[in-house]
Amino acid sequence: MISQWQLRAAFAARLSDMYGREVPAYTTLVDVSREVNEEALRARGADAERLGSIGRVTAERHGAIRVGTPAELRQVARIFGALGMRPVGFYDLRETKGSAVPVVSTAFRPVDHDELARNPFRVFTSLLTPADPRFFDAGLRARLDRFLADRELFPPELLALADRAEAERELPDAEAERFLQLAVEAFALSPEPIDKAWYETLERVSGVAADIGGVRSTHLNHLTPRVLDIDELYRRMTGRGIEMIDTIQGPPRWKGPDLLLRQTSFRALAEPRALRTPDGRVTSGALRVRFGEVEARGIAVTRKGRALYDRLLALLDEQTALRPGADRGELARALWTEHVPGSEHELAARALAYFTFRVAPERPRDGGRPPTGIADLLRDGWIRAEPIVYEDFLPRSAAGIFQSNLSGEGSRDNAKEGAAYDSAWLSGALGREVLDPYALYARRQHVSLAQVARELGLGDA
Ligand code: OOG
Ligand code: NI
Repeated sequence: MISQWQLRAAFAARLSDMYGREVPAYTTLVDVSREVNEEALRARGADAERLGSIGRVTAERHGAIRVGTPAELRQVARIFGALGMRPVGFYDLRETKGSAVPVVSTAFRPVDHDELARNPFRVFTSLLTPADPRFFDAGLRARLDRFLADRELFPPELLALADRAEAERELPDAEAERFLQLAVEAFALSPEPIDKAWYETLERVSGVAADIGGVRSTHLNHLTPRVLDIDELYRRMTGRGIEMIDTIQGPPRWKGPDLLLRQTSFRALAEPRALRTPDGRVTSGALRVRFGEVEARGIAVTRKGRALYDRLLALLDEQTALRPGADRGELARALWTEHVPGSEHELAARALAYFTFRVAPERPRDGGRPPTGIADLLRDGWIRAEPIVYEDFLPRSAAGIFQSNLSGEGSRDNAKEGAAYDSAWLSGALGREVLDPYALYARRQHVSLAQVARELGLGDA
């Protein structure tokens, strides 16, 4: 029998093999990531593993896919459900600053700590929003709906095996093998010729709309390894002649703790594709749809921590607009140094980030009563805090990542009112609850605090 987590780990590994065969620069990215991780481990020892064991980090990947309809999204949810992955978080990429992409998204991932530790594979999954009139007029929407209704992304055999794996939480060896084969195939690039005129019609609205609704299949559009020192990785990739986008997105490099998520990518490379022209001929063209990305993960922040991050980002935008010549990284570093606590201890005490707490073995044992608040318990050495790693995504960075395979700007009619989509709508479309990432982190922190309170004989800490 193959358990869910083994299926998940095998799926991530096979997807990685497939992507490496098809997108060679990805292999370079994985090689350089491994190199950088091994060096970080040698240089920093146990400290390098505070946010995940080296085993976890080396195998860690996230992918991204895009689908066209709620029905397709529900099928995706069944496939990932088989792998023990649930929808977490709602991202509206239509509204993000600096880009206009007609999708809303969630991420499928394991949610329990033990499952994350075994294999944290996650897939950022986007759903096209044809009902948003800023992007699609009624005629185009109707054509799109017809085109999407007529395609089949996942064979029934794959979905049946997925349902069985989800219900039984494992599959016999032969079925597991078949499931993995079909699942990897479903996310490979299809050789089927693309209707050139239709693809270009959608491309005028958005390259993402064309990538989703202009073809009769879906495909993985990037796969992302995790690295312990993303600045070093960026230098080495550039040194190997791979042209990266010009920044690392997310928080700046600074002297305080790593928070949230930092990501960078290389632009999609042109890949040969068969195109069908209006007169029925099949010609060979080239499309840029698959790219590579790498990320470094930091500590998960609370809503209060996230509000601070968003405020600093807004301030940074203002400052860079006022001083076009200035180095954005330097400005960001200065802002962070001024506003963000520089130690884990202080982040925990001010409830800006999530930690698990445990009673310190070397706590005072002079018979005195422990204080009651987290800040005092930490200060007086009664408890220790271990950071909880951020397992999710950042909409602003995601919007930047989408740009990695877009050539044109696309178009959006801002005079019109956008269609409303939110987390509840997405839950309805999925037929499964989209989980709140903050609630997941908070629960883990809370469970550890309850344990501390019991051990120290406190009421509720
Ligand atoms: C997804 C982009 C989002 C990330 O790491 O933020 C993403 C896409 O391009 O479909 O993967
Ligand atoms: Ni990504």
